[in-house]
Amino acid sequence: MPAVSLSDQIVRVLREAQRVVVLTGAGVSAESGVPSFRDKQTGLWEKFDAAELATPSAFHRDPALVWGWYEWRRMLVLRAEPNPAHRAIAVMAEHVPRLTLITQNVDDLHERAGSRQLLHLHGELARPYCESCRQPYGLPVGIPQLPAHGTRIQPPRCAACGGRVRPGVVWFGESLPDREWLAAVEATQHCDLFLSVGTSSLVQPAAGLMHMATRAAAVTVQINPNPTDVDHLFAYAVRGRAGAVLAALVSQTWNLPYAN
Ligand code: BV8
Ligand code: ZN
Repeated sequence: MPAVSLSDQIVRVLREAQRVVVLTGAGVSAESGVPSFRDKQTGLWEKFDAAELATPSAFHRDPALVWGWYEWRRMLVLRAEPNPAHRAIAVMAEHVPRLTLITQNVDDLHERAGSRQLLHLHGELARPYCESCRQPYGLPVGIPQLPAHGTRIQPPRCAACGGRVRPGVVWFGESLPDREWLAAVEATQHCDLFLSVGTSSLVQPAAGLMHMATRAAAVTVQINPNPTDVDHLFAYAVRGRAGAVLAALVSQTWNLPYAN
């Protein structure tokens, strides 16, 4: 039997749920070895604060440093594998009438675990584009071979206009993509179960979704091994790691093998 025994109430709510929203943050990819924003940076990056590097001004001040950081992160993601949390969410989507997956993560681990539709609120590492004409840039196939601690790399140039290519993510101070944000709000305002997994709930406007779910009278569940500032706002604040908790939840709700 799984080590995690969830309250029967959460299992019952999931079994009866019609419209589920799952919001994921960096903690879901943490078990794949992809460092979160809270993790201390390593190597070249240890003297930088991630939130400082993830800004338009950092890119304009030192494009090679920021492009090198994103290429290093893209290499880590390409070397990583989806974990039981990603897989449990993909299985959940097959069993509930309607599941909307909203992620703050910029990796493709949900897609590689089999999640079909998802909303990337903060963009994607795999989709850089030209900062002048916004033409998507085709990244070379394969895993960049970078020194362990990362390095400066000049960003490529756009084939269409010669403009500078930038990472395909939403930086601090930049607006979220309209389509994804509006779809996330719409789904959250009409859900009956809101699962927030692996997020510190510190980054806006994504952190506001749980308040919308509460106002929509949804059952709200947070899954995080550490306390967050909003533990008390959730109907259930489950203290645990995403992989074990989600694997147990799916197993106990639909009597499936416990896959963690
Ligand atoms: C916006 C892409 C408005 C880049 C990211 C001043 C000026 C401008 C804006 C602001 C400002 N002050 C505040 C703001 C708003 C700002 C913001 O929220 N700042 C915060 C820091 C206060 N937000 C923005 O700027 C947003 N845009 O507001 O635009 C606007 C409107 C009109 C016109 C112009 C502007 C844009 C925010 C998006 C930023 N980009 N990512 C990149 O990745 O490089 S956010 C980035 O942070 C990642 O997406 C990451 O997901 C996120 C951090 O949040 P988490 O996902 O929660 O990750 P974190 O590391 O924090 O926590 C991990 C959690 O996992 C922890 O709780 C841990 O306990 C848990 N965990 C660990 N292991 C596990 C686990 N959980 C489960 N299982 C485990 N095993
Ligand atoms: Zn261009």
